[in-house]
Amino acid sequence: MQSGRLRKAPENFLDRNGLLEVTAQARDGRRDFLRGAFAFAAATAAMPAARAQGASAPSDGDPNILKLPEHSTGLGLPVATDGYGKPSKFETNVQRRPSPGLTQTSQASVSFAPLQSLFGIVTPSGLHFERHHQGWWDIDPSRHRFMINGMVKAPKVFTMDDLMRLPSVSRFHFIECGANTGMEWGNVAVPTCQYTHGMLSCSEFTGVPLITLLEMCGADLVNGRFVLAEGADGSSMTRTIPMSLVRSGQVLVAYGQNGEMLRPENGYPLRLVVPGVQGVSWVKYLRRVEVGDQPYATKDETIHYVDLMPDGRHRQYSGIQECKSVVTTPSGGQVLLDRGYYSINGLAWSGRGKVRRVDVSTDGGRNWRVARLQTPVLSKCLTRFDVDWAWDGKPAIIQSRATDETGYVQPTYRQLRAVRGSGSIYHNNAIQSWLVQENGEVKNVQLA
Ligand SMILES: Nc1nc2c(c(=O)[nH]1)N[C@H]1C(S)=C(S)[C@@H](COP(=O)(O)O)O[C@H]1N2
Ligand SMILES: [Mo]
Repeated sequence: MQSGRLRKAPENFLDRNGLLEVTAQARDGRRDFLRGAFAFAAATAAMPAARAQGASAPSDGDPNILKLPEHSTGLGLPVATDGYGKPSKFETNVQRRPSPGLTQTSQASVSFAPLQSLFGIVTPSGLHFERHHQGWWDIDPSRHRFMINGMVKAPKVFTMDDLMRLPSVSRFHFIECGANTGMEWGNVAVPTCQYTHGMLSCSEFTGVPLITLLEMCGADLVNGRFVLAEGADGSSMTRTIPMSLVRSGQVLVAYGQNGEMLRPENGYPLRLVVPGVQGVSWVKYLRRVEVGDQPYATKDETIHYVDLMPDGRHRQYSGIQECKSVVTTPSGGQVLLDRGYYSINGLAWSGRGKVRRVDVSTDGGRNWRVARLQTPVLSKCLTRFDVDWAWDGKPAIIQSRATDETGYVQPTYRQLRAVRGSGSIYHNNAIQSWLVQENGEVKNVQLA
């Protein structure tokens, strides 16, 4: 069977103005935003790579094979031309991006990871999504201090050297902002999976289990049922973490990310890693942990990060990121150029443990097929899944539905709204639908 070709999502070829236009059209509910995007790209002639890919070889042989290119005959560049390597110049459009018009300032804002362009489960550090409440800093590690106080026998201050001398652990975990997919509570709001699901990333984190440090300070682990974590930036980010999670050994005081030090945007030189819990609790620029006997009810857990329920009350401390998944190929903004074979694939995750199973539908949820889970399948980590599909050129609605090891099944929008209403910002883990139209354009849709 013929293998289908795919045109990439608009982020891969549009410039800033083009993206502004596409996103504005999506917000206005104009369903022609994709056509607009491609018209824009054609007008600015920004798609030579896509054209070249699509061109079939002439009958007298492919010049890409027959004519030896310079790189096969000449001398390449020397070692260490670049002391810290960069991606290929052909990949420069793969970037984390802010959603145009989403926030009023660019310091209290968010950039979304380009999920539609990534493979496997690890997010390259330079593409990790960012969420800052008051801008980011590149803090001098020699002057950074980390204090433990509260219900402890001996309060202590650690330098980075103190922390990095201790035995460390390295673990792969996802981090998802509680507000991920939050724009979609009411209806379709953004065109591509970078913006619907891109407040999500996954890294190997290295650090010291917080429990080790608490024990060094003689913390009261019986009456001290909570800890408060505090950041050193101007946002005064403070969050309550239950001691049960800390005692499990999973909460890390981390300095490493994907084999090197944390990136400044992600909390250099020190951040809390709280596996399975929403991003806001992963306090960056971590400077203090206090042990206490009750939740601290800080601004970021009473005014923000609460869920407005249909009865008008707010749900608090709903920190765990429930089981969720998204198909990244095909996804919004991409175009299927041929009928034939496609590998549907995407990401699944759960804040409660491992993903047990992912089902994929191509007919809007009437029929489901079990997807392959690619290895490794790790706890509180992204899992890559895929399923084979032959597109017959007819409209198709692609969905994925994840189940975690507790047996919890990712809900439909109808099921989620029955419990949560649609007044929330946070914790939207509904099944995502992508409509493949007859002309091959893939659109973000929600089924009634
Ligand atoms: N000190 C500090 N920590 C913080 C924040 C912040 O603004 N300041 N933002 C929080 C939020 S809301 C999220 S989603 C994550 C985002 O982490 P990232 O920027 O590394 O993706 O960091 C959390 N920790
Ligand atoms: Mo967040």
